[in-house]
Amino acid sequence: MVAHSGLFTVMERAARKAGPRLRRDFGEVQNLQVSRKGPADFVSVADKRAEQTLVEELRKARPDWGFLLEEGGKIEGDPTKPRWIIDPLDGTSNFLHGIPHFAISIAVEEPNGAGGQPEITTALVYQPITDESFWAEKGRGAWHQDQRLRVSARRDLTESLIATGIPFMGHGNFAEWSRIFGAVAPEVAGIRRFGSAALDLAWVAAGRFDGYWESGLQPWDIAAGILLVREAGGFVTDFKGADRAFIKREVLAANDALHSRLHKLVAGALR
Ligand code: 2AM
Ligand code: CA
Ligand code: CA
Ligand code: CA
Repeated sequence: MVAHSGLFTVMERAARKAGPRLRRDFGEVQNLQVSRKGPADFVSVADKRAEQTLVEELRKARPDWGFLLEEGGKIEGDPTKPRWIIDPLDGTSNFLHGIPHFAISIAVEEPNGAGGQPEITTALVYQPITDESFWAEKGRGAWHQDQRLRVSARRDLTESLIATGIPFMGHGNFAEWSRIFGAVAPEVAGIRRFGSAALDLAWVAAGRFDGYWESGLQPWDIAAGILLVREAGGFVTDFKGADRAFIKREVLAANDALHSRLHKLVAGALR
């Protein structure tokens, strides 16, 4: 057993409360009320209910912390305290199509991390259907359930399975994605597009995927996942290769060797 910090226990308890509700809604997805936020950008009552449950549970445990929520936006808290960055349902398109690949993503952002910048210090990606937790603490590693996570050890692109997200209407740059795809696809063993950025990153951390790239992302999609990959020994940068503490829009993630190979391909495609 690993020693879970108190914070992680709080996060997992909240996810384990919202998770069964998502599971129930998933079982009756054809009856769910769904609305559209933009072209091809759907939100269901399940997204909103899950978010509400998470906010209620986390607020009970840390009353003065703020929130950055996909559905509810910002809720101000004590600015000297951390805030929660939450995607209550990452993979809504899968969910609405009855595909059991979606997750809850919760990250803790400290206001004064390294260099005085905000920094993600605790992360949980929870998969309600399989009841799996992927979690990480800054400087203390990443785990899947009670097993230490390590990014894959593959060094050869031709053996690598790479995940991506394809820009959809209005989000991300499809022409740019196509150029990168054209450069990467012929060099690797396979490409996967599973539709949950949080799980894509968790699976890179777990060594299931050897790498991942996507653009047009939001903080709640990737805040937890980036810490998972880094704490599992992986590299996460933007497409330029800049190793920023927090990457807001685009992500290139892999182990050390594959990251530099993938980055060469991406840089070549974007030249
Ligand atoms: P969401 O399910 O929380 O909205 C996958 O490429 C990432 O893009 C997911 O994190 C997903 O988050 C987000 N996304 C938002 N709208 C999408 C859409 N219409 N199709 C695919 N992905 C979408
Ligand atoms: Ca969404
Ligand atoms: Ca998302
Ligand atoms: Ca979402």
